[in-house]
Amino acid sequence: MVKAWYMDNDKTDPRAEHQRNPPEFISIEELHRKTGVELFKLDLKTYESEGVLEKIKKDRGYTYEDEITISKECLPDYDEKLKSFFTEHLHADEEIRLVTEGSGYFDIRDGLDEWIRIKVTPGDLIIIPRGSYHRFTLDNNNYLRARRLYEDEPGWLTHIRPADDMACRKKYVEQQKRGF
Ligand code: KMT
Ligand code: NI
Repeated sequence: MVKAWYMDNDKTDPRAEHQRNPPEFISIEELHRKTGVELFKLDLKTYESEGVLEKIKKDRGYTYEDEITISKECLPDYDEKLKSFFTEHLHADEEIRLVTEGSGYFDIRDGLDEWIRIKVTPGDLIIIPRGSYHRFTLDNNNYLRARRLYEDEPGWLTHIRPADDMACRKKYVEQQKRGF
């Protein structure tokens, strides 16, 4: 079960959990209603032989993919990349990640601009909607490996907040008001 919670306002060490006191967890259904995030749990032992990912790719039109390993040893420009992952941003395309090893946090804003933190672990397929302000950090394990899916070749640009005039942002804000 993916865990998601509202973050505290402590700006130190992004890789800590940043639970509120007392903790304010939110369910996956509520997370979807508030942010449009979609989550699937895949069994990493069987998903390839059973064609689970292939079906999702086909159904949703994801035609391209690559893989990222986020660790100091494997990722070129590690510090710089992590800094940009953690800078609040949006994309005009969905951000789709299947975590295969390690763990980390995706943070996304709710409609009142509060941060919700989503912990991802192996088998989690997360879809961050186009136009949503979000960011990513490793946790204290300092390691994550993921398959990245795209609707097309990753022509895939990051727009740092503010990007409120973009069409995808305006559409997202409307959907968020309606509860997706
Ligand atoms: C991005 O573009 O922000 C990312 O790819 C985050 C890391 S992938 C788990
Ligand atoms: Ni992103």
